Amino acid sequence: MTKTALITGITGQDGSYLAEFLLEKGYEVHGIKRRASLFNTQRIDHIFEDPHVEHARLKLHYGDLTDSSNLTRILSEVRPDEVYNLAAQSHVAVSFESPEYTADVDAIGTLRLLEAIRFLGMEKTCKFYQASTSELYGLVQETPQTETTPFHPRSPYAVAKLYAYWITVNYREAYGMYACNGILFNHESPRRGETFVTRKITRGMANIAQGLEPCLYMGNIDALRDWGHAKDYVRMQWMMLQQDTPDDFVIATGKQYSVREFITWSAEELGITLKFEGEGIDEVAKVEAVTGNMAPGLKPGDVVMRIDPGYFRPAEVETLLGDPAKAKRDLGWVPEITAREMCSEMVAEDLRAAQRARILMDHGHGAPISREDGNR
Ligand code: NDP
Ligand code: GDR
Repeated sequence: MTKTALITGITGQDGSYLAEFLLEKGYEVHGIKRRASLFNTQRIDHIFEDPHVEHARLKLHYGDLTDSSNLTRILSEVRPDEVYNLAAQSHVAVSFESPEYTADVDAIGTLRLLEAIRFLGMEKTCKFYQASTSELYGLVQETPQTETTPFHPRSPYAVAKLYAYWITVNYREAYGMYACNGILFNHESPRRGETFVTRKITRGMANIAQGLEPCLYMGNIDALRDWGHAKDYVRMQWMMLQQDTPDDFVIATGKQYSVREFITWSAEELGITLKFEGEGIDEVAKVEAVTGNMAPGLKPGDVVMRIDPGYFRPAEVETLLGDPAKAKRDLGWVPEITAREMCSEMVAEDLRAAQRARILMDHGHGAPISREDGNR
């Protein structure tokens, strides 16, 4: 029998990969999208099915995690077998600027969904996945982090996600719901939002190589992260809901790199060798050598990265490293794509976009790259 899934956050990075994955598995997939003044479905346009076509298996509903009546109505119409709660104000730095909204969506939004499932009497038939995060560990208490490492959240985002984590556990314990937390470490892809650090770097370096931007301005490049590929991680989200009993799992690669290393890799992918000079807020990255023809806009000595303290966070998470042993042992999950391979894929996609933008600019078509500075 065809299974039905409801994905909140289907227009985001993970939502788009998960929707693809579930459609391939034969699911009917429903997604909640927000009303926006411009189209916001770019990540799922390739799998969109015209609703006028009979038996379309991808269906979108307008909605918002801040609106209980809307969530209840969608759930009662769709009656899903599985709910994947991926929607969130997901930017840590932005959560310091919009803490109350972040709490409303990320914490209370999760409660609204769980409560709607219960209110509709679906708590025994509908499985629930919560997008929990390594940000819960924040000021880390032990390394590597496992399912039993104590939490110490360091941002309004992480505190909101802490509530969401525990309310998911609570609905499992109180009402016998099949509800799971995936404690996912950072995962990226060419579909990553442009203001998260990896994508900011791959897009920025590709633009600099093509002479579209002069320099990348970064925050704390000493930060250490355990970066995986979103494709590997959505597979695990589904696996978590296919077990006999619900449980919480850390999803990570078990390998850690610095933001500085990710900048170095991205440059290398473009044939650029970098040299980091100076310390603290005076640190810069200069071009040492350029090989190949991917960076015609650059020459040795050019400064391509500077530090802008405006990107420092009021409280930083300096280091994260996950131990995915439980996911491997209980579910047989292992990540297939390394951080370096992912970086290569991201740079290749961003270089293609930059080359297209360069051609348009050379033919007098304005400045086709968007450079907003809201990426705290
Ligand atoms: P994205 O930021 O790419 O996507 C977030 C999604 O949530 C988008 O579809 C967005 O809609 C939607 N959304 C935001 N606010 C609301 C709202 N009020 N109501 C309904 N929908 C809303 O995030 P990712 O795909 O990277 O992450 C998915 C989830 O996993 C998030 O909850 C995130 O916090 C969590 N997570 C992510 C990790 C990562 O490294 N990627 C690691 C650990 C956890 P729109 O497109 O309109 O903006
Ligand atoms: P993070 O991801 O905060 O870990 O949250 P992000 O890519 O934003 O930052 C990673 C690290 O890089 C440092 N950094 C910068 N970050 C950004 N965005 N821009 C910069 O210019 C910059 N310079 C340095 C940050 O300070 C940080 O240490 C992501 C989100 O997807 C969350 O939703 C998710 O829960 C966690 O990953 C796990």
